[in-house]
Amino acid sequence: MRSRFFLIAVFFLCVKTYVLYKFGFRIQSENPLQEVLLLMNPISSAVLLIGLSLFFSGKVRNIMVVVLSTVGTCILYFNLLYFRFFNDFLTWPVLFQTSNAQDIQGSIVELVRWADLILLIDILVLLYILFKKAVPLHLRSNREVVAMLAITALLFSLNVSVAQLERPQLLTRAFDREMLVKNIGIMNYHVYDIYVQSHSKAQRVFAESSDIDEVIRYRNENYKEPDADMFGIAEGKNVILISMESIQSFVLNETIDGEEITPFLNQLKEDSYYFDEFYHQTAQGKTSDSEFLVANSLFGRESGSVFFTHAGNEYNSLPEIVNEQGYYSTVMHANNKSFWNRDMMYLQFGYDKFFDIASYTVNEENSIGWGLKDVDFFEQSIDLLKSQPEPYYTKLITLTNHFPFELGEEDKMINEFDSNSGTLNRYFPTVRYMDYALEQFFERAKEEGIYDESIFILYGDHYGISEYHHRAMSLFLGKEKLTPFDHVQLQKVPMLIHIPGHEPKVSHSISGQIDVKPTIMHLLGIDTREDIQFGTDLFSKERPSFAVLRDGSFITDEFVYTKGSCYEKASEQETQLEKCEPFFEKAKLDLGLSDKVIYGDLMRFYQ
Ligand code: GP9
Ligand code: MN
Repeated sequence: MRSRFFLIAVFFLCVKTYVLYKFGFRIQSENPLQEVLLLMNPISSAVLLIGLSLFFSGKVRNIMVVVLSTVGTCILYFNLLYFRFFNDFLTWPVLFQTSNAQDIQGSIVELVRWADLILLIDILVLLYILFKKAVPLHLRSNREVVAMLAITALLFSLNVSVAQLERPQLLTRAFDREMLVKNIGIMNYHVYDIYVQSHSKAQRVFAESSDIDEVIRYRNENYKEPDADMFGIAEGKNVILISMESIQSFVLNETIDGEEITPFLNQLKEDSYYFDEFYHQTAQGKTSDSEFLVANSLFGRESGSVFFTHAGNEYNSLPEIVNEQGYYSTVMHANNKSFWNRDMMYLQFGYDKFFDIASYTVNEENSIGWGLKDVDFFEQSIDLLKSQPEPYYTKLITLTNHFPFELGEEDKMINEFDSNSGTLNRYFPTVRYMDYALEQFFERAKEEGIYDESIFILYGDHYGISEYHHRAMSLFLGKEKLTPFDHVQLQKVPMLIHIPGHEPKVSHSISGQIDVKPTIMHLLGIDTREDIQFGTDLFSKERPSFAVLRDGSFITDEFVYTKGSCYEKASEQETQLEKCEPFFEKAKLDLGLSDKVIYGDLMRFYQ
């Protein structure tokens, strides 16, 4: 047969993709049709990718078969590494965030496994066949190329038709990446992603000044009056925001071997305004997404990081707004300034200064994992805070409690957890360490007279433990199995507003990072009526108890909607979809209009 070598390579790539679906990405199918889709969806792209070799003749063609198989393997492998970190598939904007790559080297070592070498077996077999067996040489034939393209098109149409049966409107509706990969395959998904991303670039070009009108109308309809007693109470005080790395609410008030994981936060929340139903709303942009939400009351992107893709946009950000009120606005974070493209985006946000790694003394003794240890970071930040003109608005971003959660023995104050997930096990000692660092910071702030002159806002930036570790997590939570409902509940992060001298109060209102900007503005006595924002002051008596997550899941007082199902909070069980329906519109508009502002760069039309 003329193209036996070619077919063997296609077969290998398909098998490898399927094996990775099952064991690498842990994709589960709910019915036989889904399983059929998983088996068939790698074929069309494998034929096309390796089929590119047909454009060549003779020896080159055979070598190209091996080269293209290797390219396919690399694409799969990058996805696998990314998946181990983020429990998600790669998207193009993420790939171009190369400046992050050098910073996550430590994490990559943690992600690579010896067993991954298995992925090279078929390449070795192909090389063996190529050099040891005489693979026949063929001239380039246009008929062959046309046949290959026709077969690709046919297979792809067949794939999409079956996928449509399984998931109507798959490509037109809002999607999650796993669903796409499951249905059309990982390679085709990447092609689709290129289309979507270039589409969003085009959106800016086609946006018109009148596009902002719809957003303004929506804002006006949703504006809520601030609480009269809280409005302006912090005017003139320093505002200190602390972005706590990877902390989730489930660690609060919990113990490991009888030792509290967050003794300081547990005590501080008893002495603060504490919001126990507060959710992170980030996606792939992680910390940068949380920063974006807090600064703008706009949602980050569904994929990639808005810090990279829309750093040139016009924004009306909090650092700039408070600056106009006489505040000196800064960020303190001991990492390279280009990480997450912060140096670029912060210019747009209007910060007066970014104290990056260059403002800190960082050496081997005071570093672990991603860099400067939190205790040293806070200690050194005290001097920086004191050097600033008052009043100031400063955000401090912690780092130690970051995946892969490394910590020196001398800093371990509690035991690791005992489960099959090293990540989850190590998480608790690093959370405990961050909690200790916070305690030290508050003590020092008191000693230095900073405390009485300031208000403190502490929030978790995003989850630390991904869905990938659900089995170990269920062990910690004492649950048999974690459901999508549990997963949404786990997206809660701590949120405390500590105002010295104020009586503590707990709010159970469902809320999220989108609500921070209006809250801070009102505390400082700044009117928000004219600002474009998608959140509501956490203290407002009129606020809707509602949070929508970036993947479209949402939470109300009674229900949780996620992955196409509606759950009743009281019973934690799935219920009729109709119960969640009244909130679909709000969830869709919140995310959709916010996206519209970003993709169209609409703030440039708004003064
Ligand atoms: C990097 C730090 C961590 O500077 O903020 O970023 P993350 O990986 O959590 O988004
Ligand atoms: Mn983070």
